[in-house]
Amino acid sequence: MLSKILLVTLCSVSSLWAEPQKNILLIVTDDQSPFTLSTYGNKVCHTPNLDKLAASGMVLDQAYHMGSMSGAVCTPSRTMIMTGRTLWHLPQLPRKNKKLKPAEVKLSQEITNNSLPAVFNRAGYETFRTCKVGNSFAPANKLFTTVRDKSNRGATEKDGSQWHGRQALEFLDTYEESKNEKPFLMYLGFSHPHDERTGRDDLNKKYGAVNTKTPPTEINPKSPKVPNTWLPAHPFHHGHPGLRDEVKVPGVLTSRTEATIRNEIGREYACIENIDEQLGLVMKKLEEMGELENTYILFTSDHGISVGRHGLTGKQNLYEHTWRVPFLASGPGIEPGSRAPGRGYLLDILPTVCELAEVPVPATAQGKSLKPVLLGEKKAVRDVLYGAYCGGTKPGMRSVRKGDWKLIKYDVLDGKVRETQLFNLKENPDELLAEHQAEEVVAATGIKPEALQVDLAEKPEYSEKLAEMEALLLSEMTRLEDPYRLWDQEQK
Ligand SMILES: [Ca+2]
Repeated sequence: MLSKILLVTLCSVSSLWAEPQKNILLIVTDDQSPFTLSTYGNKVCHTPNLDKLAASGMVLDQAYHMGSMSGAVCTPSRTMIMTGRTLWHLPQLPRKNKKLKPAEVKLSQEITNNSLPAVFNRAGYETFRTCKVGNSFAPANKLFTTVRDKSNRGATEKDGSQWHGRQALEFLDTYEESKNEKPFLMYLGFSHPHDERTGRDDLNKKYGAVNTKTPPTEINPKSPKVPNTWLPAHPFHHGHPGLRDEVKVPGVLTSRTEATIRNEIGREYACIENIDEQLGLVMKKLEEMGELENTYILFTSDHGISVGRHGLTGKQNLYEHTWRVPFLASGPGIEPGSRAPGRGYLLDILPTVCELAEVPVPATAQGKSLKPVLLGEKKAVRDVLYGAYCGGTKPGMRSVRKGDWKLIKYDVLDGKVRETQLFNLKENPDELLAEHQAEEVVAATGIKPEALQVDLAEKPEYSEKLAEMEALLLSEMTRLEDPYRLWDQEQK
């Protein structure tokens, strides 16, 4: 009895001295390329609050999503965030024509029971979520104690990013008023800058853009210039015929002209600045509550997007603008103004926030914690990065990156397209192709590429590097249990 009293006393004394448990704020935008932020080189899109977040913490330069086996890239990507699973080991859900085997049902349940909200609920956190609806992992989403989900791709308080911002502020108001002692995990998702990119009038005006259903034919000189990597068309078919994001996006459709893309980029920036304003309000609230110093804030997106880059508009490719995601983090122990490659995937977020919050990482998570990178102990958590897109014709696209070298392969349309691209990202960070040297393109981008800023795969002097990267891709495909093989790989 006496020892029990002593133990209770010791515990309560130690809890008086213990640091309060850290809050987690995870911000996830929808379809945002890292190259829309000034911290990644954008000079036009105005994001003062994200700039402040970047300056108060760490920026990762090599954060990626692992890929997709579906045209709706959001779905696997967001499932990876929620579960920490790799692309080919995601939990399965029953579909119209697919009944799951008992073992798949059991595994899916186990992964759900160890998803982001489940883990933090068990650890005694108050958990909150606002996000768009759909294209995600629904069994995990509903486990947050408070869920305020609705898709908002308009521009008003009722149907714009302001709606998600208000849900977050209301949650924080209630949390403050109730003097809640628990730490919190907030998942603050936005439905923009995903199309349809309906910008607020004042912001559209600022970026010389208009909300329209049909491609504009005239260039507004106030609109942002086309991206460095713009092309009027991709040099070969991307392999997903009828893909919505390449042919049906309102305001763009199949047009890749300067007038269309500049207007669409203007709309995109209007949507991003609107999100940035909401983030400013949330961060100000955290500061007023005295919680900012005790909160880890992570900002990312479910994947990047092309919007005219390389002659594409969708998120179904593996160029850097689309394969990479923005990744900013601030909080206790993270050096302000720091940068690292990180070499993280979105599926690393679950183990990372667990370790930051000192909550056990669930055994079902297959990602690696980025905590040692964020705390400045390491520059990266892995050497090699793998990407896949096979939501169209099979086997689809694959990429691999190591150091400055990157390989992308396309095996689509029943063998009609079999292409290999090799890039040195140090010399050619934008993955420029020979097509970027065309007069019309140089006139629009204002960029005259260097002679070697091209795909190097066909150049004999790089044949050894090419063979090395091909071998590396196959070894990653084997390691990650990619069920497919490409035309020139040893078949299973
Ligand atoms: Ca998305």
